[in-house]
Amino acid sequence: MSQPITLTDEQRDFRAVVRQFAADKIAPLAAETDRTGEYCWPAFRALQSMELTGLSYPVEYGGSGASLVDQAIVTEELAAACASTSLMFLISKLGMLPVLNFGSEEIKQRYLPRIVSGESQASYGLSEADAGSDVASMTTRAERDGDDWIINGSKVWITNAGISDLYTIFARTSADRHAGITAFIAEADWGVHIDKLETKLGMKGSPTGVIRFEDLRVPDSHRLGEVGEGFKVAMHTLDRSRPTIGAQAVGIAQGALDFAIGYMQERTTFGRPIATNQGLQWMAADAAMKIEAARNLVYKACALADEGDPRDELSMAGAMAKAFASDVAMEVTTDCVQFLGGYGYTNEFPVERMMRDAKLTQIYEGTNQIQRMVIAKHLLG
Ligand code: COS
Repeated sequence: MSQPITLTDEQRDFRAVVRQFAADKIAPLAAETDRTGEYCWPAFRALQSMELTGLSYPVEYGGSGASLVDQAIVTEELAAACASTSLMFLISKLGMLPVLNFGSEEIKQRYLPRIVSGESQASYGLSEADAGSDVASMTTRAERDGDDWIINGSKVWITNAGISDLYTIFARTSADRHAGITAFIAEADWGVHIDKLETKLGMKGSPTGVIRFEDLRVPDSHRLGEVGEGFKVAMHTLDRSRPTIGAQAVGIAQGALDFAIGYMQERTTFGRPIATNQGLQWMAADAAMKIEAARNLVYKACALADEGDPRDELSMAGAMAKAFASDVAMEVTTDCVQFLGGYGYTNEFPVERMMRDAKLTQIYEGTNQIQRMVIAKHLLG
């Protein structure tokens, strides 16, 4: 594996700016967003006004050309304030990675500037009701019709469904399990129907839905990669996105621990702050250790992606970062609820929201059991 990475002074300064922005503009909206379960447009507009929607896109499409490490820094700071907002920051990048890495120049010119400005948002249409972990079992199909493809089928667990106007869609173009899948990019108003929005445990400010295509006509120019290359496009994309889910998990955990530490220093029982209890001190120390270890795995995986993955390590490093960080987030946020006692269990304090939000990071972009399969495959073949 590559060397551990240290942030540059510029990255530390950037982190401080984003931390202040998140505290001022995002954190105040978090509780209400969680309570109403509505997409928080003021938070999205704030990201836009800070030019964060274009952060990690190449300068030739109007973006800032920032690295994946930079993207992780922003994700962590946003997630510490509001996990749903960090997801609205991440989701279009997931949807656009296949365009960036496999789209034609014409397609990049057409869509990336819209994403950078925040005029458009994108979703990732991979999972199906019977093909979640087992991607290659998908049944959504695309059939060639002259210069177009006609897509029929449905996708589930689609983050940002109904908000996004662009959808990356993976569809079966032949019966070959892996080599029979092809990727496309489609615009919502060509016929992407929203069938259902889920009611979820957490991450409530980010809509998750079922989308359906009935004879959705997509020009061949909107194919991403070669015919039959879609499974690899999907995996290549997830390899470059999972580290940022790790960053989100680190942010949620850090946000909860920071809040709990403040609380423990204020809250007195038996005539002294509860922070003076060694039992709680050791739990807090364990939490801080685990968060730091997770953060380092995340930075390392992001740095590998930025280097272009020269030694074919990213798949495993990304899986490690995502699984470890999200397990840490679940553990730490659960402990933070415990630190606050009964108050931690109420929505007057943010830690119960963070605990509910953390749960999703163990599930999406591949369950942590799938991440362990990916790691084991790299270890054992
Ligand atoms: N990058 C490029 N190619 C990859 C790859 C990767 N990360 N992982 C696998 N491949 C290739 C393999 O090399 C193999 O290629 P050949 O057929 O040329 O040999 C092909 O893809 C099939 O690989 P494999 O046999 O490992 O595929 P499986 O069907 O066993 O699936 C897992 C592997 C389980 C890892 C995959 O389906 C997966 O990641 N599932 C979870 C999906 C997920 O994260 N869903 C969340 C949706 S987005 S919110």
